[in-house]
Amino acid sequence: MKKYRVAVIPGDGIGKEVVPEGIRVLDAAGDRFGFSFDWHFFPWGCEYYHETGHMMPQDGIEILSKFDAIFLGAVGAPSVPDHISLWGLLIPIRRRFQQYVNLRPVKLLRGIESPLKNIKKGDIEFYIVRENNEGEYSNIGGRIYTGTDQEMAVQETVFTRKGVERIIRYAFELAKKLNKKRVTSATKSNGIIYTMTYWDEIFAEIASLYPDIEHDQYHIDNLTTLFIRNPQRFSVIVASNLFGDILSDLGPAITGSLGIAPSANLNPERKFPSMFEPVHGSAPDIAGKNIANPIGQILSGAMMLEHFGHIEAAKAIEQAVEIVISDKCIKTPDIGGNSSTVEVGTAISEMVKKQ
Ligand code: GGG
Repeated sequence: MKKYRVAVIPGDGIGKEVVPEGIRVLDAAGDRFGFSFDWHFFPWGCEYYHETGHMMPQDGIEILSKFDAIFLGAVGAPSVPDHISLWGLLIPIRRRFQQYVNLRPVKLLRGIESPLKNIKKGDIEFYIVRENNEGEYSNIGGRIYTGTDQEMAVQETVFTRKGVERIIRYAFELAKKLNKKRVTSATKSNGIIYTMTYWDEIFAEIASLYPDIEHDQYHIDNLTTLFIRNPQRFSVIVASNLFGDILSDLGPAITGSLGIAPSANLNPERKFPSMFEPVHGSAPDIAGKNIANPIGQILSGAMMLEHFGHIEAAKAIEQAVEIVISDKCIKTPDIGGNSSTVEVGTAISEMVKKQ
């Protein structure tokens, strides 16, 4: 029986509550489909930072490199500045393991109501392909004349040909694989005249290699309004690091809750482990109350199974989620229920076993 060695980083806040539910469901899928997991837990995150001065140990990347995948909850706490927690844990993992694709599916599930009018299941189903290694998230820059009236801060955006080409190519390959008809690019080249025009140029070059797939592009401001007015039109959206981050919060919002959104940080070449985490953060306002929605974490686990090649098992988890929230009406408060995190996770794992 195949056994996967997975590094688990529950992280902070609700990460600690939703990760056990993800594991519960993945173990159930393993029992049913004939594989298992060797889970290794790492207590890294903001508490670890308070104890050691680091979000993870100095050899954290080396430790993680030995695993088949990383299953992460959430990162961030009010007691640690967000740029310290993000750049101390998530970003180094994404970059050192060349997880340059952040794949974030957006789907309206059966049993959840969209806040948009006249939208039903099937109307919203698209993929955001977020560039995950460069772009606006850069550590090139600095401050000068600190504390004087000339004080200034500069931050450079980095778009490399290699980085932009590979993410756009991934988006077109995904569209081809999933039989999706169109790839949409998020840009802002009217205002950001060097990096974004470069992005547009490369998008046009790669698009010309896929004549059977339609392509279009929108400035990010217009694109966000289209998410609200006409979300049905999207299939695959490719976006820079920052634009992808913003769109992938708005996407789940129009499908009912950020709590249900999964993501995969992929190293497509499989030279390094990939990392699976919900889109949501640590949500300190609801942490410790056993009301966080575990579905984003659970569906991130399904994406991990897909990555391992267990397509049927991944589908079984997706189906179990819809049956539990729709037919059984077992759901957390963010999507209109009154069940707890543990109740939802338990019901989904039972459903995976018995379907
Ligand atoms: N579960 C992911 C998480 O904790 N995200 C926190 C966050 O701020 N992420 C920013 C990003 O994805 O770049």
